Amino acid sequence: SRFDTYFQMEEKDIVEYTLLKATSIDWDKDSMKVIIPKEHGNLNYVYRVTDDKGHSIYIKQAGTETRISKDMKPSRDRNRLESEILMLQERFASGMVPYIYFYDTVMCACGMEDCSDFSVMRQAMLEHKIYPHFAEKITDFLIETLLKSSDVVIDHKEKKVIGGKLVSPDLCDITEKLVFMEPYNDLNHRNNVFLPNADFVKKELYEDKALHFEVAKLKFNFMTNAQALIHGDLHTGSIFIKEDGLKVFDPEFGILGPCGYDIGNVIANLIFAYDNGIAYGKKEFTDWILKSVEEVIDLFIEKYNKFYDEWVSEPMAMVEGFKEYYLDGILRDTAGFTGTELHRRTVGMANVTDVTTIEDEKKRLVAERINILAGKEFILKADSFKCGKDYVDTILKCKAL
Ligand code: SR1
Ligand code: MG
Repeated sequence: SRFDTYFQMEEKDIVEYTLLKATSIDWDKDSMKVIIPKEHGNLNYVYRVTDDKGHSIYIKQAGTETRISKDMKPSRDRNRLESEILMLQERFASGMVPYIYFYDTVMCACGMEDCSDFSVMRQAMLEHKIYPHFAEKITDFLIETLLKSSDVVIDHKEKKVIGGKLVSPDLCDITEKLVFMEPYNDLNHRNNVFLPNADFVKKELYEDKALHFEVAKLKFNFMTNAQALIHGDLHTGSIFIKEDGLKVFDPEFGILGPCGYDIGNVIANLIFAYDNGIAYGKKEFTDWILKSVEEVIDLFIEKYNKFYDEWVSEPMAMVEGFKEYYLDGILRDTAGFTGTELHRRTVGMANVTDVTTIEDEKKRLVAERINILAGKEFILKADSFKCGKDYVDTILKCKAL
């Protein structure tokens, strides 16, 4: 067929492609329609296909260039990685990721469960919607996917096979530069710094040597600590959410990496939602965000302890003290990676709309300074963040500065 050689599909190609590939669905050919979702990520192209008999699917294709920058051309194999990781995560955390109908290594595209009855969480945060069960659900996802893929549970050999199959050097390179280097030196001249904060960023991020030393340690931790199969990009734009549940998607940046990277991404992105809520005076919303920050950490710790006792049988992981030692490391990493995510999304190339859509310049300036200063506390004092309240205290302290 004409889909035997890669090309970047357009809206007009999608019905034919869906019929060819999504064969487990009994499509009503004549009523099939293609809809382009309003929200999209920085890298790929997504289409929603429906028919009048209630069938639907998302078709997601990796382009040769990223949407955010034509200069970035990460391998299109990222679509296979994303699909395979979602299939693995479905095994670890059943029902918490979209179902994959098929993936196609020629067109670098996959067919994914239509989740349009959910909202993309970043958009919902911009509308200041409250989800009381968020912390409960996301900590289920974190515990199930991270601990079940870590050596304390999974067979060591199986984990190494996963690591060999599921790695994208190009996407790791993006993270290593965008998260762990450029926010601290703008070496590639592509940071997006809000002009009224330029001097502040220079002093607090570009010139702080003690900070650079700690970020260097975090970078090498990220690159070498193959602790678990992490999502690798667990921000609110990677979460479909509704009143009573959520599904995590878009794990193309997934690697064997430190658990704290995912947890820290969740916390930092809650803080971006907090920034926006503060700027628009949404007290009920910001109270819920602070409560969620606290609960994500505290529930993670509570569920970790329970899960460890039930699931861990690896003899050396059962040595007295190891459970506490392992958790201590995860918590220290969580604080550090919360800090790097706060920084890179505030001053780096890939900003977040929670902050960039704050219209009042003074309020945006304040929001960015909360992120920068709180981020520094999380990185420089990572050892002291032992419970949810420690995070909330720091956010409130930095807001008051
Ligand atoms: C070039 S891609 C920029 C960012 O978008 C993705 O979602 C990742 O977070 C990446 O760092
Ligand atoms: Mg993404």
